[in-house]
Amino acid sequence: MSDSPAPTVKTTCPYCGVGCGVLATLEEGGAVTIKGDPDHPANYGRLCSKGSALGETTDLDGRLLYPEIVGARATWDDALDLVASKFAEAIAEHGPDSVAFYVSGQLLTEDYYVANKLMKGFIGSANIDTNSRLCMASSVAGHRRAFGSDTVPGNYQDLELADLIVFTGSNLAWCHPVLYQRIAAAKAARPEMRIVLIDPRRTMTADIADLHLAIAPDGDVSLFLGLLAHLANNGFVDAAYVGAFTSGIDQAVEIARAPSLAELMAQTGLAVAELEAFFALWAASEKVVTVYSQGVNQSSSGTDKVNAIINCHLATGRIGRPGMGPFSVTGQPNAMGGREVGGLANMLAAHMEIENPEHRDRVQRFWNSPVIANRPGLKAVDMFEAVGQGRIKALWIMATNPVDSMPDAGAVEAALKACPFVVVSDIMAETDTIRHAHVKLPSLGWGEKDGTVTNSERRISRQRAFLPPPGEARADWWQMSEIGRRMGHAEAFEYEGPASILREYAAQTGFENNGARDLDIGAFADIDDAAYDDLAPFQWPKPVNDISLSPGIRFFANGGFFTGDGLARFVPVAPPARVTVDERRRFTLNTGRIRDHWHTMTRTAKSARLSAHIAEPFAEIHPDDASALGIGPADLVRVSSEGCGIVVRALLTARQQPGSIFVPMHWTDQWASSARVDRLVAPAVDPVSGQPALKTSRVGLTRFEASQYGFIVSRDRPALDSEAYWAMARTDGGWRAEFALSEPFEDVPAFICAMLAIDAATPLLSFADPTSGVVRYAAFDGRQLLGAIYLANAPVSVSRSWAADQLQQDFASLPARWRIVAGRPANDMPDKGAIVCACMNVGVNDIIDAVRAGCRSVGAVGQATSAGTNCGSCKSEIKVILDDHQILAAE
Ligand SMILES: Nc1nc2c(c(=O)[nH]1)N[C@H]1C(S)=C(S)[C@@H](COP(=O)(O)OP(=O)(O)OC[C@H]3O[C@@H](n4cnc5c(=O)[nH]c(N)nc54)[C@H](O)[C@@H]3O)O[C@H]1N2
Ligand SMILES: Nc1nc2c(c(=O)[nH]1)N[C@H]1C(S)=C(S)[C@@H](COP(=O)(O)OP(=O)(O)OC[C@H]3O[C@@H](n4cnc5c(=O)[nH]c(N)nc54)[C@H](O)[C@@H]3O)O[C@H]1N2
Ligand code: SF4
Ligand SMILES: [Mo]
Repeated sequence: MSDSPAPTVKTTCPYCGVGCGVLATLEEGGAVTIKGDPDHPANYGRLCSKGSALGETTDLDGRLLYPEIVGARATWDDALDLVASKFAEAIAEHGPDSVAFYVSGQLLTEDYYVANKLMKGFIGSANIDTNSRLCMASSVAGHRRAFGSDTVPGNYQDLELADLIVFTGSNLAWCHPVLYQRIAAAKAARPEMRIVLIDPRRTMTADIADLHLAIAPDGDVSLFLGLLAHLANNGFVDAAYVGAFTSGIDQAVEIARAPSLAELMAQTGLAVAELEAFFALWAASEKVVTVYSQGVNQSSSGTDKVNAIINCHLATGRIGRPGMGPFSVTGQPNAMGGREVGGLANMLAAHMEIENPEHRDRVQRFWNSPVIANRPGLKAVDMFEAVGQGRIKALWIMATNPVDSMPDAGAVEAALKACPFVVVSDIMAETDTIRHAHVKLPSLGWGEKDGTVTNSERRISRQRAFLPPPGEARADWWQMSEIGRRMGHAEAFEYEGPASILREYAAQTGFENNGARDLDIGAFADIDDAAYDDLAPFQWPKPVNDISLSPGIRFFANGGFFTGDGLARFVPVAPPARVTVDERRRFTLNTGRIRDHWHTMTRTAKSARLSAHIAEPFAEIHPDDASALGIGPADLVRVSSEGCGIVVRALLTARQQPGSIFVPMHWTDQWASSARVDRLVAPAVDPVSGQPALKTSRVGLTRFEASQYGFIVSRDRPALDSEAYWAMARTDGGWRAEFALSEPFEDVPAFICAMLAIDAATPLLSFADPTSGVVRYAAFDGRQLLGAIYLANAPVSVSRSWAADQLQQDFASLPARWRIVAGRPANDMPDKGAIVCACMNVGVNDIIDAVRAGCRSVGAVGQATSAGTNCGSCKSEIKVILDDHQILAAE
């Protein structure tokens, strides 16, 4: 063993668009150590729970390591030849629009660049779309309508400099935790800073908010129209800015003035006092940033919401100056990079426009390509519809899992089953999407791949490899280039590595630009391989001859819009039409994210720590709705639409508004019996951006009748698949699962042996109480617990975290074993309760104890229990527990 420490590699987190710098070290023995990079300007050393747990997700468990053709291992040559020939055949027979790529904001810029170049410049179709259609398309469309370009004007620093931050449709505390912590720290240092949260739900982001507006679903356009009218009526319009740099204010204001106060109240669901407080605060705060995300974008009025917000910033000239501006925070690590290289079906490359003949000519000359797509391709929802109709003969899906994440997911799955040729590039061998692939291509994952990503503030950072490539996995850019070469374009796809791709892309952004386009990183067109390896994070633009690293580049303080005449456009938006409520589907289905899981869980579910926060799919239901429907706490519920339903746990909470339920998007068929919420989501889209409305489908809700409920902890994955309901999660030393049965099992021991995959002769410790229906069994292997099962006629009440912990304990004595079936900890082993702090493994009961013992602040709870002292992502939850229990403690 060598004495020198393992080298530490500077890289970037692969999850959200905050784009935190990470220091990763591959230790001897294979463990990966992760720390925040103190020098990275996005996070200055901080990481959230997901970033901190990255080291638990890089193992090779479940990875796809070799190419496969129809389920059989194949060589790369055979797989690539087949893909190239199938695509070429389809193009020859049915034309270039008969093939499509569906890619992802989790690709690196270099991967994305090559995919877009191949489709638009060499295949000659624009049928390349991306999961960013589900994520950022309305922001892109709104930016382009107002600014003439897809430009995010501000910086993260603005969030610290603002006097007022308005979050609308953003749960920053859980979805961009490090940015949220930066804001929380700024507010702690400057308590006069004000924060408003606009969200139908009272999310954890409300923790730092001075005002929470529980807006009616899709009430945002009306709210910002009301604000614009208020600004215009009360002398807050910056006439100098508006006169010099914008056009169209009169019409926008006229439309904004149309709704009466009563109409505004009806459309927003807010009281007069709430509206007035919000308008007055916004008007009075020169330094205001409006942060928005999926509650804005994923809506049938998404683009209008974006423009309604931008209109208010333009009217007041509060844009592009320190501490002010509209701020669309991006979801995925490279949502921005994908937009830059033209990953959307309606964009070209390097922020050039497909409808613009000059732009098309310029891109084609730059690529020296035989063709160039001359009209927009199919957007995600239309693309899968075309697949379903048989119009797409060959489809390549890369780094996204549409069978789980697209609306009308059942139809997407059926479309893939029917598609003549499906290629999927993924890192995992089993996903709900890859199971339908004819060709599976193993990709390099985070820590193995090399390239660049752009975060929400236009900052480009390197992701660097620190792990060896596993099996025969290869980079996504390499796979795409190989197909380009095999389709006869060897010269255009002759890349030595990601550095050579970045050089070409950088040159393209600067090509015949001279300030005409916002996106320009021409300064890096000649970067050599060594400088690329060392590239420090930088913000665009960086035109040729400008490589100064000036802090805080902003756009539009002095106009300079990319609209042709240089003026920003006010977009005259009107409130969306009201939906009529069908009584059978009387609930609004709101969907989104939880703190510790990432999308379809292919990576975060590997981590026991991240799985402990919320271990089961759920529906947040207002207690009044629940009691009207006879739904009790922890019951199971069926959420349904058009004959299709999912089964999840009921989570009754007044943080939810009546008439609406919230279901997370994360659980797939890999982790639960029936929780793919996108099967229920209607494929309605925003008419301008084509982004699906993922937050307002209509659903019915009923209690799910189960005759028996169960909970299991086991060393091996329990064999649960035919049960009426099940949901599985990793835990240290094994697995934990919830389940429910429609018919109680007659032969319980046989059922348990089958579930734990143990010999029927294995002795079982058991306990049964016929009156309550409680039955418990445990099996041991020497001094280790093999598995324990808890069954009851009602939702099982045993401490999950305590039971899961038992897989790690040593059971030398019989009394200790009996406690497993007694279902409770020994007196000297307190029950932590549900895990709140994933990093330090602190449960809700530990925190309540600390509050009862006198802790009066999040900091004091941290000192007593160490909760919240590592990444801090759980601080808002600690605050809620503090607030709830402080009164009790005082009694
Ligand atoms: N932990 C975690 N973090 C993530 C991700 C993850 O999977 N897990 N994914 C990343 C990605 S790709 C994205 S796009 C971002 C998304 O980040 P966010 O947009 O913050 O997350 P969501 O939970 O999708 O939705 C935000 C909020 O919109 C609210 N909302 C619903 N309807 C409306 C409405 O009509 N008006 C308003 N004002 N609000 C509404 C919802 O109640 C929800 O709280 O998160 C990124 N970060
Ligand atoms: N109902 C509802 N649906 C939603 C949303 C919502 O709020 N509500 N949000 C939408 C949004 S904003 C988004 S961004 C999408 C996200 O949805 P998806 O993109 O479908 O979700 P992920 O789980 O991130 O899928 C990434 C896939 O790529 C694989 N992968 C990881 N790294 C690599 C790599 O380096 N190369 C390759 N080739 N593969 C890799 C992973 O294993 C995984 O299968 O979901 C959308 N769907
Ligand atoms: S906030 Fe968390 S998930 Fe997002 S980039 Fe930073 S560490 Fe990663
Ligand atoms: Mo996203």
